[in-house]
Order: sequence, then C-alpha cells, then structure tokens
Amino acid sequence: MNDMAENTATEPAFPPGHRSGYVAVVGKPNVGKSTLVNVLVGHKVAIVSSKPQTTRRRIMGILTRDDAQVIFVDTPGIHDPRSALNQYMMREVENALSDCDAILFVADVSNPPDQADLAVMERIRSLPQPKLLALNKADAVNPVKLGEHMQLYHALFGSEESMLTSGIVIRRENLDELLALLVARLPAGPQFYPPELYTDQPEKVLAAELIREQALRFLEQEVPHALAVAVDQYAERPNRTMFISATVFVERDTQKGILIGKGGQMLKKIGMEARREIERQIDSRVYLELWVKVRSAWRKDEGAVSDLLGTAE
Ligand SMILES: Nc1nc2c(ncn2[C@@H]2O[C@H](COP(=O)(O)OP(=O)(O)O)[C@@H](O)[C@H]2O)c(=O)[nH]1
Ligand SMILES: [Mg+2]
Repeated sequence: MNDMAENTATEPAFPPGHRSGYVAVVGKPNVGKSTLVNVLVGHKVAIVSSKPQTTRRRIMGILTRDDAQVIFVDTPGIHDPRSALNQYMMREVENALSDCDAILFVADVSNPPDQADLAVMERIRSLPQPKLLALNKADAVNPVKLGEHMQLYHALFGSEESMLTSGIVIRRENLDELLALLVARLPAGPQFYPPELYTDQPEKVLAAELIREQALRFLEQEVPHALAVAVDQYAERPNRTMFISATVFVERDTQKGILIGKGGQMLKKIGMEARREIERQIDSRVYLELWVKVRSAWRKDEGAVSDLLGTAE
C-alpha cells in the first residue's frame, strides 16, 4: 500500500512537455475579446454584441489539446468604474489578472490606440506575467491605415514584452500562430479540467446569457445597459425538452414597455431567437418562458448587482 502511494506521488502527473495555465483576456470594451475566446475555444462560451459592456463577469473558456490546456478568462472591458455594476466588472478584471499565467491584450487595429488602450496598458505593464498583444478587426481598415495603426500599437505595447500578432478573428487568420505563442508562454503543468469541459458556466447561466444576447441585439439606447436576466427554472421535461423560465430585469417602466413591445411583439421575437440559440448550444429542444420585471436602479445597488450577477470572490 505504502509503496503504491509513493509511486503515484512521484510519477509525473502529466506527459513531458505538457503545458497549462490561465490566460486573462483583457482590453477595452468592444474590441472582440469574447469573439476571440469563442473562436479559440471552439464553443460559444461568452455572448457577443456590438453594444459595449456585453461581458459583465469573468468567463472561463477551456481549450484542451494533446500538448496543452489553455484556460482563457474572458473579462469585461477595462473602463472607468462609476456605478456599482462597473465596480463589480472591474473587480472581475482584477481577479482575472491576479490569478493568471499569461495576459492576452486585445485591441481594435481598425482604430489607432486611444486613452482607453493606454489605460489597459498602464494597468498590465508592471505585472510579472508574460503578455501578448492580439490586434483584431484588421478586416475593418485599409492596408495603409493598418500598417500605421500596427506601428502605434507596437510602440504602446513595447516590443521587448512580446511579439506582436495581428489576429483577425472574423477571418480566423493568424489564430494558430496566436495560440502557439500563447502556449509557449504557459508553464509546464497538467490538465486542470476534464477534456470535455469547455466552460465553467453552468448551462442555466449560459441560457440566461443567451437570452441577454438576443435582447442586446434588438434593443437600443439605454435599455441594453439596464438588462439583467435570471433563469428561475431549468428542468428537463419528457420528450427531451428543456423547460426554461427566465426573468428579464430592467430599471424602469418605460424600458419594460420597450422590452415587451407593441402587443408583446418585441419580447416574443427575443424569446424566439433566444430559444433557437439555446437549442443550438445545448442540443436539446427548449420551451422558453420569459417574464419581465422592473428592479429600479439595480446597477447602482451593490446587493442587487451580486444578486443578479453572482457574488464576486
Ligand atoms: N469587423 C470585425 N468585427 C469584429 C471582429 N471580431 C469581433 N467583432 C465584432 O465586434 C463587436 C464586439 O465583439 P465582442 O466580442 O462582444 O467584444 P468584447 O466587448 O471585447 O468582448 C461585435 O459586434 C463583434 O461581432 C473582427 O475581427 N472584425
Ligand atoms: Mg466581451
């Protein structure tokens, strides 16, 4: 017995050359961090929209290969914290940074670096972890400007820190190269998670996020920022149907009116699109029921924020 215990303790827990670690994905809002994580992981783990502040929590996306396990930690965009919600989001970024093995800084190369990119760089500059820059949205700029912007980002990032990569997520260009650069910067280590696991989010939470994604898609102005979604029931019913009942929270009666729409048309559209998307992601039939509630100024209320988004560690 003793011998066996000793044997297992001294045996390497992972094959030689295997690497693993956490990669914090940071950058200003709307540069394509979540899109990039989804593409690299090969599953939709984080919702994407053209509205800033779509990502509110840290979300893990796990990529398992024979030679490595890369755990991407998608984060809310780094921005100025004013409301309780914004403070919550910035804590999520800080937690991801304090707990990672490498940092992937994502920027939008279709625009030159601005104050917000500078703020991101200032935040990560002195951290000890290896850093990599991914320049996204290269499809959205002409070649001349692309070259100019790349130089500016290069200067901001500092060439001594890491090689510059231009990853065009939408065209899936340079992604293998980006991954190779990342993996090379991770320490030797075992698989931390079973290979079939690709996110830390329970299905129920993913469903709530997919509902919010569709609401973000169809709603404009101040409504997207005021949205929160909670799944109240998530249960398998006969005939392999998942029964999901969820509440969409807004902050004001006027927003509730917009969300429901004339004759309930808007809520119906959001519900239908969300149901389709959830069905695609969980590969099961879905019955989706949506409720709307007003919870006034929830974003300013710390208790309500942790209630609706979960408690930050
Ligand atoms: N043109 C272009 N748009 C992109 C690219 N990658 C992402 N986007 C879009 O940029 C917006 C923000 O993406 P998202 O991943 O939510 O950004 P995040 O806030 O940094 O997580 C979405 O509308 C995406 O479809 C890209 O490579 N090119
Ligand atoms: Mg995001």
